[in-house]
Amino acid sequence: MSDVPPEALLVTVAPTGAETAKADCPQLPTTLEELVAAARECEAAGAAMIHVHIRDDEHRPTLDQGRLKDTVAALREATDLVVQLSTGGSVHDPLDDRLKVLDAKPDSCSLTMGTTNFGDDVFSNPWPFVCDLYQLSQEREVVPEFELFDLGQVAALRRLLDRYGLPYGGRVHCDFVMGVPGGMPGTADALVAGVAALPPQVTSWSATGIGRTTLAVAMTALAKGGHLRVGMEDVLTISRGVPVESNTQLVERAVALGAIAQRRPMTPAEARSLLGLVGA
Ligand code: KMH
Ligand code: ZN
Repeated sequence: MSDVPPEALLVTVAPTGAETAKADCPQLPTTLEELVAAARECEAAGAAMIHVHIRDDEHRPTLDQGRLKDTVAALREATDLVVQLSTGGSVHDPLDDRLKVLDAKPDSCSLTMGTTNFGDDVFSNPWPFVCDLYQLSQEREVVPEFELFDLGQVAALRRLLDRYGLPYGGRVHCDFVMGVPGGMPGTADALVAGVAALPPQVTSWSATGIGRTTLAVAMTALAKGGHLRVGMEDVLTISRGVPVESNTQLVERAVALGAIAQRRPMTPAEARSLLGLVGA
């Protein structure tokens, strides 16, 4: 059992993603310096974990090994945040490159539980790949966060845990990513159904709603006792037609929503305990 009290709220920041172009959103942190600065500010505002996608010198998504390792090192040096690398990458990344993300030795990695239509693209996560990535995370002692884009993926999580056992660290944390065109809608009803279907091994969960679904999902997650993921990977407007200024602004809003629900931001040390990271 984790000794993290129920009022502690895990706020994960997903500052960059792979979908938004720097040219369309200059405030998106795409260089290592910008990412580290955003991470520090978000930690000060109440984030305890960072979900990381990196970019190349032209600000394009990349899974370059050297850059991934440098990014993990720089974030560890500058912050206490739990560092989670995306293994989802962009819809164009080959599955082999996505497996190699674990070579960068992050604390945590995202692990999506199935293939999803993703706008006009396909975010490919065939079952054998999911199983390979999960077993690799167990071997490499990286704590996975199971990303759930659809209700069927909740059932796939149950199947995975029943077949391969618990993750490294013994805790099961998942994240509902809602409102992707092709995935489950970002509605209260869909989140309530998803939470009801979670397998018994799950010890904690968070949720994020893409775009205009962000507030409905965040408020429902708080009402159901869950945790929050926020960030410019998921939403680029703070209200209708008003661009987000920074990731910090989104973390501050999550913390303010949490306060209304009588939750206070979890520290990174508490997040390590919640997630079963050794040495919390
Ligand atoms: N960029 C999306 C195609 C993850 O990070 O694991 C996938 C994604 C999920 O963002
Ligand atoms: Zn991501």
